[in-house]
Amino acid sequence: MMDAVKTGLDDAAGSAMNPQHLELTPLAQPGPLTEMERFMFECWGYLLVPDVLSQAECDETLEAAKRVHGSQPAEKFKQLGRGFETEPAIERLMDHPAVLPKVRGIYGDRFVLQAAWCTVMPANSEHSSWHQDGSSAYDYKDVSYPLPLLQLRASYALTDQSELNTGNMIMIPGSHRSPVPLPKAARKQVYASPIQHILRVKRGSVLLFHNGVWHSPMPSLLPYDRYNMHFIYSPPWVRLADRQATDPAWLARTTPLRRALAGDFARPDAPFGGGMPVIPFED
Ligand SMILES: O=C(O)CCC(=O)C(=O)O
Repeated sequence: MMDAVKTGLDDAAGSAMNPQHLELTPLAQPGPLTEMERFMFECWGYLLVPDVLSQAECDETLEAAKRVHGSQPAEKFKQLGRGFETEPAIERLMDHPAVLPKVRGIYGDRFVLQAAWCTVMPANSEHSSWHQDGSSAYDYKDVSYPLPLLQLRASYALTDQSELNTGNMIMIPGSHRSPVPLPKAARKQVYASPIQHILRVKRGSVLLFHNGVWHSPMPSLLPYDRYNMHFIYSPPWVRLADRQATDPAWLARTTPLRRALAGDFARPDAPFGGGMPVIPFED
C-alpha cells in the first residue's frame, strides 16, 4: 500500500498545487444530523462519516459486491444497480442507522432510493472523469441555479482508500454552489484544481454528498479491484434510475421501511401529491 503513495501518479503536480496537503474534512458522527453537520453540508456539499461498517461487515458486503459483478476480476470501471434485491448485505445498508437519519435530516420525511450503484474500479487503473451527478438526458443545472438537491449520495468505501492512489473520491468543496462549471480542460486530470480535496478514508466509511459537487475517482494503483457501494436518495417524484420498477418478490419479503424507500406507493402515478404516505420510521 505504501508503494502506492510513493509512486503515485502526478504526485509532483499535486504537491505543486497544494504543497502543505492541507485538509479540511467535514467529519460527521454516525446517527442523526447535528446542526454543525447541517452547516458543514451546506458549506462543503458533503460529509464524511467514518467507521460506519466493521471489518466483518465490510468483508461481507465486499463479497456481495463481487457477486453482483460476477466474481471475476474487473475489466473496466463499471457500475451495476439494484444489488439490494439479491444481496442481503447490500440491502441492509439502504436504511443503515448511521446514515439514514442524516438523509432524513436533510430531506425531511419523504424521499426514495432512486438507485443503488455498485462501482468497481479495476486493479491498477485510472478513471479520471470530473463531473456533477444528475442526468445527461436533462441536466440538473438546467433546472435552476443554485443546483437543487435531487440526488443525495451515500457512498460506502468497501475497500480501503486511506492512502493516495487507491481509487479515492476527490471532491471540490462548495462547488455545488458554483455558477460556472469546472473548466473542460481540467476534467480528465487527476489534479484538476488547487482547491480539490482527496479523501483518504478507511474502509467502512461513508461519504454523503450533494449531486452538484464536482468529483472524480483518483487512479488506483492497488493490486486488487476497488469497490464502492453508492445509495442515491431523491425526492419521491424523481424517476428510479437503476431499475424501471423494483422486483415484486423483493418488495413482498422486505420490511415496510425498505419498501417505502424503494418507492412502492399505493398510487405510483402521484408520488408528488397525496399518493405517498410518510415513510414508516420508528420514531
Ligand atoms: O465509485 C466511484 O468511483 C465514484 C463514481 C462516481 O463518481 C459516480 O458514480 O458519480
